[in-house]
Amino acid sequence: MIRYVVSKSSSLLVAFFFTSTALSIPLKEVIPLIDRLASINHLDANAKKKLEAIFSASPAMTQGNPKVTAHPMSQAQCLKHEIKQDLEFSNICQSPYMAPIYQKDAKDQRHAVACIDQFEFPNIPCEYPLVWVSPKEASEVCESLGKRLCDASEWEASCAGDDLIDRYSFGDGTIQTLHKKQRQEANRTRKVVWSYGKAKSSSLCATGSSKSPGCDEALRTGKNVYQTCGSNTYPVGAFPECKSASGVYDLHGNAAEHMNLPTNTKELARNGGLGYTEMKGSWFVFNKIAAHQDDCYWRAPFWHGSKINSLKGHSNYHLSFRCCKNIK
Ligand SMILES: [Ca+2]
Repeated sequence: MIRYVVSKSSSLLVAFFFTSTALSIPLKEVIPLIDRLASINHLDANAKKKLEAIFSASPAMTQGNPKVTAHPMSQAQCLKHEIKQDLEFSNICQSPYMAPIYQKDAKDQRHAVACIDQFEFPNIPCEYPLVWVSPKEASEVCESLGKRLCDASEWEASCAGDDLIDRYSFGDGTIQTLHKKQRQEANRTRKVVWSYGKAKSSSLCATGSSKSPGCDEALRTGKNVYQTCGSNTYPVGAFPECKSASGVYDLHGNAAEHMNLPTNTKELARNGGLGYTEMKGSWFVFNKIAAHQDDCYWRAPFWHGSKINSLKGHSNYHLSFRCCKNIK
C-alpha cells in the first residue's frame, strides 16, 4: 500500500512517503536499465545482484511512470550529439563518464580529490534520469557501483568550474544551524554563476518540458500523484551548452538532484559519512515555472529535509541524483 503525504512547505516540491517496501513496480521493468548499468560499470555478478536488490526493495524507483510519462525528446534525437568519453577524465577517475574535482594544495598545485558523474543518474549519455528515488536509495545505488552520494560543495564546485572549497558552517548540528548557517549564510555570501556562464539563460538547459495534465490537481490534493504526474524529462546530456567548465551536464534543469549536506566533518560523504538532504539545481519545466534560484552555489530551503539515511526520505517525479567517488 502506498500513502501520499502532502507537504505545505512548497507548492512545487511535494512530499510522498511510501509506507510500504512492497514492490509496486515489477522488477522486470527495470531489468534492462540494470543490465545497461552493469555493462557500462563492469559490475560482477555479486555487485549486479546488490543493485537488483536495491531496485527490488524500492516501491517506485524508475525513469518515470511509463503510463503517464511523455518525454519531450527521444533518445535517438539526443544521440545525434555523439557525446564521447573524455579519455583524460576516464584515466583520472577510473570510471566512465565522471569528471575530476580539484583542490589546491599548500603549493597552489591542483590535485583531483574526487570525481563526479557527468550526467544525472544513471550517468549514461542519453538515458532518462532515474526518479522516484529516496536519498537513502540514491546513496545505496551509488555504493553498489563503488561510488557514494556527492557532497553539496562538490556539486557546487563542479557546476561553477571552480576548485573545491568546503562551504559549510559546522556548528552544533541542529536543524536550526542548518537553516541559519548552512543555507542562509551560504546564500548571502555566494558567488552567483551558472554552469553555462555568468548570466542566467535557462533555455540553454533541459527546462522547456511540461507537467502532465491533472498533475497540479494531484499535487494539490496529494492523491494519485504517481498515477498522474509523468516524469517528462529529457535524455541526460541532450543540451550540449548546459555543461560546466568542469565537464558536468544538466546541473540546471531536467531532474533536481539529491546531495549530502554535512553538519560536521564526519558527515562529509568524502569522509565516508552522511548528513542531511540538499536538493540541487532545478527541473524540466523551469523555463516556465522558475519559482526559485538555481545558480551553482544557491542552497535551497530545507525542502522535505531529512537525514540522508532516513526511511522516510523524500522522493518524487522530478528528483534524481548523481554519484561521486574519492580519488586515492
Ligand atoms: Ca539536474
